[in-house]
Amino acid sequence: MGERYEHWIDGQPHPPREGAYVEDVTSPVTGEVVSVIARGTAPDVDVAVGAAKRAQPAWSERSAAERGRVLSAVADAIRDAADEFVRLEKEETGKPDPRREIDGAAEYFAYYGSIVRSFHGETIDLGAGAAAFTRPEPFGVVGVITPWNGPLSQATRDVAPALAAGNALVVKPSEFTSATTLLLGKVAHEAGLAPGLLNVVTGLGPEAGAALVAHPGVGKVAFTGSVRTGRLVGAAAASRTIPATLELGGKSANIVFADANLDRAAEHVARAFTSNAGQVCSAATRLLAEQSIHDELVDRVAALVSAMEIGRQIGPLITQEQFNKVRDYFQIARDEKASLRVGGKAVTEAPFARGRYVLPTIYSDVRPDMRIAQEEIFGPVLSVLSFDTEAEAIQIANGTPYGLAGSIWTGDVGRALRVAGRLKAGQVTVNGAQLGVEAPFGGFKESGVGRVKGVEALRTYTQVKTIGISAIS
Ligand code: TXE
Repeated sequence: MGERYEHWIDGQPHPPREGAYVEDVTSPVTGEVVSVIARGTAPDVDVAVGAAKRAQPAWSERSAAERGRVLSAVADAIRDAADEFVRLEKEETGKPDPRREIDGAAEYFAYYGSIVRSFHGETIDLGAGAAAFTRPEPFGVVGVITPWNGPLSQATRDVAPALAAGNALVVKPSEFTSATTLLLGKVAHEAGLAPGLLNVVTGLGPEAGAALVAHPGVGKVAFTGSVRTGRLVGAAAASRTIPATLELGGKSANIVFADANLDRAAEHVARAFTSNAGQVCSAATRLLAEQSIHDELVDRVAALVSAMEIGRQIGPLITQEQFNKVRDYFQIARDEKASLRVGGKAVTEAPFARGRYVLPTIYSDVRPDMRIAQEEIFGPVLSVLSFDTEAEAIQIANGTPYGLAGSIWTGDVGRALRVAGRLKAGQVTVNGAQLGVEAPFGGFKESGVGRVKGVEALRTYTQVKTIGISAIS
């Protein structure tokens, strides 16, 4: 039957105004119903925005240090409740082990709780007898819409900096994965966050999500999800002249040159497209291999992913729709005559037959213009392309509508810097550098607008006010 959830508004559970529920949130592992969530509509959004509006002024008038202390307490509370977050996230997403993501969610609160007190404006010289300074001020109420692939971490990535900056929030989580965001509302409240500062309205995108973006009380929106929906959200925000941060899809590339450490590169490539079953916006789902090491590298990556255990290292796809979408791409790859190296089918053996699992899949002989080289599949599917020169590698890497991330593997620092500078992507790593919450993240081109993470996120959630003062009264 599944657990039943209400909205979380003004520090308490809140039944949906129109009385409807989304009844068919099913487990990606068993196919059985796991959650029944309140189906939010405009009246629920209105109540939530009202609560946020009432709570926000007092919050933004507290000092940055005081807000930071509350955020640090929330970080501790998330860690204390980690087992429950893990249980719920596992249940709804089917992820084999989401603990690191839950730790990461706490880390966002800890990080923004500590840096916000050092986030200042600047002074502007007006000569003797006058002065001017800037203040980063909050927008008021921020609306956040999140997807299902990293439910808690994607919510906290926006919630923590937005709160730190003095905003109040209404979050609309994905209809497939609402439980951990609702628990976040409760846990944060119990840790000392005042009622109304973090509200969660659940439900469907075109109903609850669209109502949130359209609400006149919302001063800024942050959206993570598909390009198609991102465009709708961006257009709705623009029509109200409010800013929208859009974190959308990707088709990121691992570019491996012949002078790279192939052991490390192969391991990284294998993990990068299979982690969370490829349902990661920044997943490197293209491998660009220099011709001379192409065959050896593909063999190594194929061996690594073939040894991965379904259910332990490879989780399921979130919904039947995603499952169908990925299987459609298997057919597209056949039609395009790419060479299937491993995988290319769903897992039909027990105990996975009832779940939505596909084998990690590698295609080689992929040309840049093929659909499997251009489109976001959002499953554990790698398209391998080969190149002869640095210029060709850059051209192929930049040759999709996306520009989220990219990785370069080479022993030549000069080349690493040259290629990193020319990639049209928001986040580039060399030789597998690990980036944490401090590193800004976001898209070039159709991968999005604005940046999350790092100090950049505090800028994203504030607007600059300039105050000039004359000493002559
Ligand atoms: O995303 P949607 P979907 C990509 C990935 C995937 C595809 C479709 O390629 O296969 O998108 O996924 C809410 N107004 N990514 O359909 O629709 C919705 O309720 C306001 C990449 O699940 O974008 C959910 O909360 N909100 C990605 C959120 O938008 C609306 C993560 C995302 O759903 C709305 C997920 C509307 N009209 C999918 N319609 C990433 N960047 O990580 C829907 N929503």
